[in-house]
Amino acid sequence: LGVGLCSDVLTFPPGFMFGAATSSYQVEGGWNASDKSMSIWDTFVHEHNEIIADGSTGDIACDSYHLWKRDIEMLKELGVDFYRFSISWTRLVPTGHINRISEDGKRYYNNLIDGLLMKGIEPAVTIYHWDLPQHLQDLGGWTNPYISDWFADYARVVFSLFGDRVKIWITINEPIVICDIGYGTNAIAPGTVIPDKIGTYLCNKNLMIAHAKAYRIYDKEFRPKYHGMISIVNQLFWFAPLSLEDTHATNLALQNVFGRYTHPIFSKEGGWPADIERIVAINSEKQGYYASRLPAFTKEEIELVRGTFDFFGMNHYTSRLVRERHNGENVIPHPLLYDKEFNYVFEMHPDWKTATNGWLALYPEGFRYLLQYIKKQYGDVKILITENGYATDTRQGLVDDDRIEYYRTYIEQMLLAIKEDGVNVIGYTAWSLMDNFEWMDGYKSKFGLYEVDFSNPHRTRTPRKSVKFFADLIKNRQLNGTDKYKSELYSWH
Ligand code: GBH
Repeated sequence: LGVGLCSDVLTFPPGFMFGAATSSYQVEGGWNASDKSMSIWDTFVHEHNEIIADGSTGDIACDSYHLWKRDIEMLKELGVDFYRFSISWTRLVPTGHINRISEDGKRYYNNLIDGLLMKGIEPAVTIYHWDLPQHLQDLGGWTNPYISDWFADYARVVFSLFGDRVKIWITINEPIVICDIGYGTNAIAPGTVIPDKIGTYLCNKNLMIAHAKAYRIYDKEFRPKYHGMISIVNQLFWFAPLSLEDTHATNLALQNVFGRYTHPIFSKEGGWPADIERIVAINSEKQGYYASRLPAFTKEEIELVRGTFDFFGMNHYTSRLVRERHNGENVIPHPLLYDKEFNYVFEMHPDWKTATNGWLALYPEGFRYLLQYIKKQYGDVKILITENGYATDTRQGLVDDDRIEYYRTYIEQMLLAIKEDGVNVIGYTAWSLMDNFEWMDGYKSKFGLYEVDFSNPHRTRTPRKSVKFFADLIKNRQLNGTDKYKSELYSWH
């Protein structure tokens, strides 16, 4: 694929936007500053420290709570068009309910937003990136149907405070991680394992409604005066069948991992993906449940959720091969390894190199297939890539050739999807602006364009070689000089 590209193929379309991303819990620190309350991540790292690879917490993280001015300088150095960050619910709305807004939280996000705009950088704001108020988790969190109102109220506060200056909105980051991992495994907060996916499916439905209510509020009350765009961000690994016999398993995997969170919003008919709805209903009946564990949508709810997007937000990192589980084969169920409900197993191709964090296998072509798939499923929707990036570990310092090679090859595939396949990608976001608290990997996985020294009380940030790569890419608006950035570590062709 890399052979014979003419130079125009490598030029970005006019108006294409570049950004870099972080999220509140991963960078802010200031976990108990002022009147901020506990989020489920504050609780999780303090009570289940053993789950975090290096026993660390996000108590201080990158200390962006104090160092946001430096963050803006870095974004300026990169030359990005926008900065994607998230708002900490517990910093802005400490009780979780909107009876009280924090002055400190308001001040912090106003400073950040105004600081960005002063440098000509657009804020792209995620309203929820996994740090639920502990108060709300104590009431069942995403499994309590009232969450959709709590979230919608919080979203309205955010729109009214910042909507005059923020034009790109993301309601919720990666529902699959929130519901399937958060309420199905103990790997991430809240780490409540509820058998038979009862919690996962309740969360799935409530989250769809929560997103939809926030979207409708923006659409009705704020869009007329502020003219922004708003959507949800989903995460998808590309799935390819291991063999020809595995196309059915692959299709189920796509519907389960992706469709359960996209079909209700982006499809013409709305509601759950049909195969998923049918299979869970059959399984539930066999297990003696009186109704499907996947809660049904009413007609009104289908209409409420359907069409609540202005673009398709997508995070993409890696790919998997899918196969059916062999008869009698013993595999441990895990949302990203084996699904008992649908009887498929994920594998990695033996030729794929992986990053040191283990799960991030390199298969850039998967990015292009995925973009083609979205177009096939949901038509000519605008796609905003809200995360893509690569992890190194502590041994790799500032000369991050393998990260550059990841970015170069993945961006090349994205450009092919745009130019050759006519996929409507409007922007691309690098994850991450800087090293940060990488959830259960603690500070061991380093996704940053900027290195952060976590042993230094000043959390010094230093540009890696990839900063130069990105700054050039953004300035030139084309993927050129590839030889200069060619790494000896990997070759695809
Ligand atoms: C994104 O999640 C997040 O939005 C972001 O906060 C995070 O820092 C970034 O990616 C990098 O990880 O069970 O072996 O598959 C990406 C999706 C889902 C990838 C959970 C890692 C756990 C490892 N993630 N998965 S595994």
